[in-house]
Amino acid sequence: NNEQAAAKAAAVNADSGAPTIFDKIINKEIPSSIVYEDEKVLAFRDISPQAPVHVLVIPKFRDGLTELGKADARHEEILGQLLYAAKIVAEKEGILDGFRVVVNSGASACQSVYHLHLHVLGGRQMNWPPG
Ligand code: IU
Repeated sequence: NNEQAAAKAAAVNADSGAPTIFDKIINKEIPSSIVYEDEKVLAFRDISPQAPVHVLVIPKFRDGLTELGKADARHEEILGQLLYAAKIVAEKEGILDGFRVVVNSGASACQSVYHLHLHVLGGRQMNWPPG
């Protein structure tokens, strides 16, 4: 039934703390289309774009930030850097007139990769509420 299916999907998408494919992207072991990079942050195009611009902004050092819901006080600085990097990405991509930043945290929010990431979306009219 639906409840069982939802429970199964949540289990599949649970945070195990294991390394993710984003480590390979950070280490350039697998290619990605990089939009912005500095010492702490990497921004690259989502492989399955949900808008004309769809960029993921991630910390290069996960440091326990598998999901936003696991953040604690030591992460305050990197969280600010990630949000500012999202603005730099929006500027570079020419969508400063309107863009959306999304963080899915946890299975109920459909998080699928457990390395914190900000989705930067734009280039089309964004609607509300989200699904
Ligand atoms: P989510 O918030 O955890 O659901 O977002 C994960 C995103 O990572 C999702 O939009 C995927 O399309 C994207 N992604 C990617 O860009 N490259 C990959 O190799 C994998 C996922 I796996």
